[in-house]
Amino acid sequence: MHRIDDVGELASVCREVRRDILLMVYNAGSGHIGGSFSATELLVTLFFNAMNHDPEHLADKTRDRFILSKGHCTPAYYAVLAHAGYFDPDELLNFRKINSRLQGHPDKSKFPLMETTSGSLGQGLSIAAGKAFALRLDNNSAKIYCMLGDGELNEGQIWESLATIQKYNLSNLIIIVDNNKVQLDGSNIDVKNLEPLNAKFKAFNYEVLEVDGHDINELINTYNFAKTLSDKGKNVIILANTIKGKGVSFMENTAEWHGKAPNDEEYQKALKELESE
Ligand SMILES: Cc1ncc(C[n+]2csc(CCOP(=O)(O)OP(=O)(O)O)c2C)c(N)n1
Ligand SMILES: [Mg+2]
Repeated sequence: MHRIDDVGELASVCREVRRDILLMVYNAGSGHIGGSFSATELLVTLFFNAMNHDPEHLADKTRDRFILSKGHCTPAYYAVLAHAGYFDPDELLNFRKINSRLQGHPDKSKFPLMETTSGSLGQGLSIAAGKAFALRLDNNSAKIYCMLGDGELNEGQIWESLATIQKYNLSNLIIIVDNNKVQLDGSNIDVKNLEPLNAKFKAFNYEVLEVDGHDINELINTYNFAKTLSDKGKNVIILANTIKGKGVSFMENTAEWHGKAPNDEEYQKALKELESE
């Protein structure tokens, strides 16, 4: 796997990924843009800089694992996987097409690298906890990264998992929260307010690394620090402050673009904005 350390190069991958996300959802006529745009820098920096993985060596037991618990954000996930070399980026145009393996939510039976199928919010973290436990029983030093949505935190199962991870000190599991403040049908504060999140996680005995989820330099340092803390046996949550719909002005900070496809005019307008970045 070609690891990228240069911030400018990572930013350029992010630009390509955002254009792919837009095209995939436009081409499919459905899909989740808002939470894919908010997670772009988080995923690109994870897969191209922080994580130990290699599409050429999928059987390597020591590779780090990733679970997208907010499974609806496949446009970002698939685009990152394609750019990282797991499949040809041309295949992204099959997104959400009948019989394609690029379904709206990740299907583990179609991709050897996936730890689980996901999309039913709240479940991914429990699965990640089980996998983290299994890795430890095998004396395997690989890390497992699990990405949650902030609206997903409304699921009670998340808080049960957080307590379980703490009880068994599953410090090989690093949790990333895409804190874009918006969910499907409104802002988190209006739907079910969980603030102050940072203090809540701390009260569950987690080390909370709060970060600007669009600042690649900060993300590189945060992932590195998270790994160091994890090696020292600490349970870590990266609380990444992001903007839902980041990159396209009329999609930013709104639930409207949670899961809607752009029409022709909106597509052109959005593309123009992404190309002028
Ligand atoms: C158990 C469950 N309930 C409802 C849904 C429908 N759903 C899909 S995405 C979503 C909102 C998620 O919001 P958030 O976690 O904030 O995601 P993001 O903002 O990153 O897109 C909902 C309610 C689901 N996928 N699973
Ligand atoms: Mg959200």
